[in-house]
Amino acid sequence: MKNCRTIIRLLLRNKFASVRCHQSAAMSSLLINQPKYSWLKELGLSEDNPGVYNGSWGGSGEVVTSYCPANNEPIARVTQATMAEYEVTVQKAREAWNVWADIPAPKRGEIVRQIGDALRKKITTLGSLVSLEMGKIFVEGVGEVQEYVDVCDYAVGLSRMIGGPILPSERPGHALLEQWNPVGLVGIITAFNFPVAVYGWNNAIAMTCGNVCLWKGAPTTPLTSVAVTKIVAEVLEQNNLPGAICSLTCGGADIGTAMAKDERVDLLSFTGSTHVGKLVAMMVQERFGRKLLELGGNNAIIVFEDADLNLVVPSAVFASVGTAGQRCTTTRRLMLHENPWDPKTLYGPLHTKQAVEQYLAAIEQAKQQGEEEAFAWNNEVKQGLSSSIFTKDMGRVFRWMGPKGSDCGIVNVNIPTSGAEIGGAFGGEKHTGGGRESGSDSWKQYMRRSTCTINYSKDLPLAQGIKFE
Ligand code: UN1
Repeated sequence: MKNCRTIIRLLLRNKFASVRCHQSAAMSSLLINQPKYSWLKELGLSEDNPGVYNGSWGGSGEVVTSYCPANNEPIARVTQATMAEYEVTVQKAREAWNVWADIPAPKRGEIVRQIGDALRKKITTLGSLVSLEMGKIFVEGVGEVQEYVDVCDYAVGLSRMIGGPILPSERPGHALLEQWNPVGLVGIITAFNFPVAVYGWNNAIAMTCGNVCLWKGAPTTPLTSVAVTKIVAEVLEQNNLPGAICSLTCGGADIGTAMAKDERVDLLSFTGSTHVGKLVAMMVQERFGRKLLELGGNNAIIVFEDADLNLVVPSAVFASVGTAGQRCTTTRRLMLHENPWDPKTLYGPLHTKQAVEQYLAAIEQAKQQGEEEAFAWNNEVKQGLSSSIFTKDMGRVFRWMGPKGSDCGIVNVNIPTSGAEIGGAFGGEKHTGGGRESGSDSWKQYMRRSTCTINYSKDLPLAQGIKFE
């Protein structure tokens, strides 16, 4: 392996590697009844919680008990949606769209602003619930509520900026322009590892774009889905808007499959494993629906010989063990570059300046070949979500970002693979699914584009100069 024989790759942990075991908890009392966890009631939760919201709360399907992975104790119960309740909820959501789509975008942004403020007020309790139910540490629980707050702020600004260009028409007396419209009903299926943030990215942007949402969270984090929906529903109801704008149907694969196959779900945003994502994608494609997929990653950090180790060590630790390795962006491969060009090598000086130049050029060539090989290793996996290099070499940075560099959706330098900001588009290529959520121009995925040509003259010139007389 020529110059890169000193690069080693360590396979880190698998995404979604957590194991839950509930047998011993069956007899315990619910945590929500213990004084230590009474704050759960501040989120509107009780022993038994309806898992369907479409303007009013309901649910008469399977009852699931949510367990705390830290102590294996049952927290509270949620009643999931039946297929009949799913049906009613889709209808109510679509009716709600008739109201929501007519509201001007900046006014929709004002509602999203209020949702962001309502989340701010509950950030500590909601973050604690995420920690209790999903198992991530408290600061990370709060951190993902913060992502929802941040994307609400982003969406408020976006609500005054969504627009298309006016293009030059080749015909006199004609205007050519792009108009963006909401797609309609956005189905959002999220995973257990980010039970708030991923819904938030989709919800805030989809709402601002004029869509209504139907959410199915992970079956193991239903209390978080219910608590978030309560916060959002209160804002909608206070503004005399139909609650079904942000509907919820807690459930398992039956509800997920129904959403994937349902022609009334205009866009399906799915976050989860590549395996399930592929099944979902095929069901949505079968009906020529739209999909936005955020699937697994197999993310690498490459540490070059000039890396600042003060940055590398905490980055690698955070990205590998943060959230117990259960982020899509978790580092699973670490490539460490030992330095064979160390200046402390026991060599005497070269005899001429020319020889020194040749020697340096050879080193540069060797470095670049090593670099190419490291980039190739980054890209050799099926997934293409996140990737990081650690280097001070600006040429290498731009090669890493360029056509022969990382093939991932997230391409980092001197920071970990995880912990992306909401302002950028989040998602990845290849088996990661190709979708983009959150910031930048991800909003376009939640809208349909119309190319509008308007003749404001009294003549009818045809395009391409065609005379049809
Ligand atoms: C995920 O793991 O599904 O970049 C989302 C990050 C977080 C989001 C991860 N902002 O690690």
